[in-house]
Amino acid sequence: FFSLVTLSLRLSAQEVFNYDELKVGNLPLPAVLTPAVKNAADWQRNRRPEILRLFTTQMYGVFPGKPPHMHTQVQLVDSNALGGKAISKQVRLFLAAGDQAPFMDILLFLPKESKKPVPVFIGCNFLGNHTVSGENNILVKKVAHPVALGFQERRWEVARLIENGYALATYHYGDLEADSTDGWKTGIRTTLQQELKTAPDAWAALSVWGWGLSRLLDYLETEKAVDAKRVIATGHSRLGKAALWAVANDPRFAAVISNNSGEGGAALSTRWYGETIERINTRFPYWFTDAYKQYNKKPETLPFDQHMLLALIAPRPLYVASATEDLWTDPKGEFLAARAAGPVYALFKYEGVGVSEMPAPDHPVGKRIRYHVRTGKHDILWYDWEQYIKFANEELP
Ligand code: GTR
Repeated sequence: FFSLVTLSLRLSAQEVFNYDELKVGNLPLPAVLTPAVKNAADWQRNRRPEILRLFTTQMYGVFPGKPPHMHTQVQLVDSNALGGKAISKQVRLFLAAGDQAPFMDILLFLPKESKKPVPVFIGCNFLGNHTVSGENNILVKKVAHPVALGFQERRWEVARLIENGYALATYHYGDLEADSTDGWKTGIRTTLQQELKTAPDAWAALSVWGWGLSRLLDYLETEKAVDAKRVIATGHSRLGKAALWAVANDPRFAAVISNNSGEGGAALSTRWYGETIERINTRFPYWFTDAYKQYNKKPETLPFDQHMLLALIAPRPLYVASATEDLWTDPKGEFLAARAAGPVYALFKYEGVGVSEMPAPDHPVGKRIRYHVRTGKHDILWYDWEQYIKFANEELP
């Protein structure tokens, strides 16, 4: 049905955004598997590191390890959260020694009833921890956005996750780097450069935000109520891009869910449809390293595409979700990338999306790689979460 959309949006003389499937072009996808890769061991040993290196050097930059002097300070525990169904914990995670060190504030909700450690969905939030839940004891930071408590509650559905036996943990991505051109100057790329032995321009904002998810996972490994072997990274839009990159780098993550991540996330970049490499690099130059700018005008020279990022998740469960009205993210490009990661999952005897054509709206397809295109806009709704819960129940029993 996307081919029915035959609109090309002309925004300026130089920049034309295409929404016509007939004009997308037919660039061949770079091969995720080479003839030398005969089995899963060859993939893990040779091809996977090669591809990870491409994304590191050409696009997202480095993904540093754990800083040596991390420490935590519990700020508030409520053992009667969400009307008595949950325990909420607010923990400050300092990323270097001392109480003046850069930090990220973690908000964790745990189901109260569970007798054994629970799986947990984690993700960065856009507007501050206090927007994830309307509970009135969530700490609001001075620097936080002036938006109401629980402002984005419906995007998180904490109570329903808890009812389904899942914990939820989140941090505000702005804790690590403000989402603006100059954000790196006051963010951890600058303040932690000695600690991490990493120059500010060796990585970029998406990698920073994804790296925060790994630090959140470090914390969860110390949390007895959580099953740290079942930590599912999620993210919407730019934060979905960050989640994919984090899980590609950090093997401790059990699974990843990309919600409308689009260009630079789950969507193929070499398709001329919706957002383009040039556009994203121009609007958000600090999301990617400088190396990525070389492809602005020549996407056909890219030695990789985003299906290869998805393949780096294998053999772990991967969910890619699009939305019908979210054409900017190129839903079909997301489906095709998910499909093209399939051969790598097959090396591990796992089934991918299982179909060759894009499914109808609201009809999830696939198994270990799952895909749906929800009716509606660029957003994350209960429909999406319902599918993610079902997926996690099935693939991470
Ligand atoms: C848009 C951007 C997308 C996506 C989105 C979002 O402006 O072009 O790549 O990241 O923002 O994060 O909501």
